[in-house]
Amino acid sequence: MKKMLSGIKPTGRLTLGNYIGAIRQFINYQDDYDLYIFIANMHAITVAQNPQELKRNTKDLIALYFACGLDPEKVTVFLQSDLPQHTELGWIMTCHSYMGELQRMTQYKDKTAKGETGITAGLFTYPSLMAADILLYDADYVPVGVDQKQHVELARNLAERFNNRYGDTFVVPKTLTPKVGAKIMSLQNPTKKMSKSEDNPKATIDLLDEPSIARKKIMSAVTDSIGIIQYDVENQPGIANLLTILSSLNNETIEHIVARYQGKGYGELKKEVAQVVFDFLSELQERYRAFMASGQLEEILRAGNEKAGKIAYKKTAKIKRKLGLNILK
Ligand code: ATP
Ligand code: LTN
Repeated sequence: MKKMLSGIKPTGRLTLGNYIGAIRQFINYQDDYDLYIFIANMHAITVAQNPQELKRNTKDLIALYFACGLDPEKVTVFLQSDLPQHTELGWIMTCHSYMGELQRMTQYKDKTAKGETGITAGLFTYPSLMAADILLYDADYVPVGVDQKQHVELARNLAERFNNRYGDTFVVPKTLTPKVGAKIMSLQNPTKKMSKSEDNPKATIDLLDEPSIARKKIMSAVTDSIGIIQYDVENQPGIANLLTILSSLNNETIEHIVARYQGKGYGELKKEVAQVVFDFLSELQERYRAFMASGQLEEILRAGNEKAGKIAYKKTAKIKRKLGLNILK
């Protein structure tokens, strides 16, 4: 069975973008791949976090993985900070990454271009840690939203560089992005990605939003004055975003939806999207509450940490041998 790995940072409440771009892929692949999903909390601390909130977000993220449909029998779920091999290989990867390479990473570039202050060295080197996360497990595939593609590319380059220098060590991973929904946009500024660390609550649908509030957010989503329902990202990004959300949650092609809406207005489309989101969140939150109440979280995490930890330990020992870092037999 081919291996697949992905992670999400517990930096806030998960959004519909995280679900459609990433988690939905995990669920679809869990039957056919040896799937490893982790909570990237060492990535979360690249920006300042409140410790209590970080803990709560971590637990919520685990519960939401299962509420969204991950099956604990099929998937290995683990916590990055519980496995020190991630940061250990992260350092090794940092030492094999070039400054120029990291300077080209959009997240860092965007923040510096905006003149943000307080950018940590961790935020600069975090793509090297992400490469370590992936390469530790010899993942063949990495399902992510489109914004993460560049980081997986770096992991591929580092794997090849390492293999060339020290002999075959790592599998070179491939990115998997969904055909529809690889980038869900902000409801208030549809040319910008919907993001969980966004300040304006009206711009994102949080998976734990009160469903009636989520309904209102969809109803007040920014659209345009063209008045025709068609999929035109360039000129009608708001409508394109609503069509993408509906298509993803309903498993209906965008063409089919557009055909259904011939001659109809934006209000009707919004109403349907709002209802679909309302129903989706209501069911999801019921499963979330049931999972939280079941007390399974610790047990599942312990088992996941143990399984992933064994792989990570063995792989790190091999890498250290290759680098000449261990001398004891
Ligand atoms: P932050 O705002 O803290 O950077 P984020 O919302 O961008 O967080 P991440 O933890 O960076 O979320 O991403 C988790 C996964 O969800 C990644 O695979 C990412 O590509 C995907 N993802 C995030 N936002 C979107 C979006 N708007 N549309 C599609 N996929 C998304
Ligand atoms: N950087 C990613 C989260 C992440 C990840 C990974 C995703 C960390 N390590 C390994 C896939 C594989 C993010 O910000 N979404």
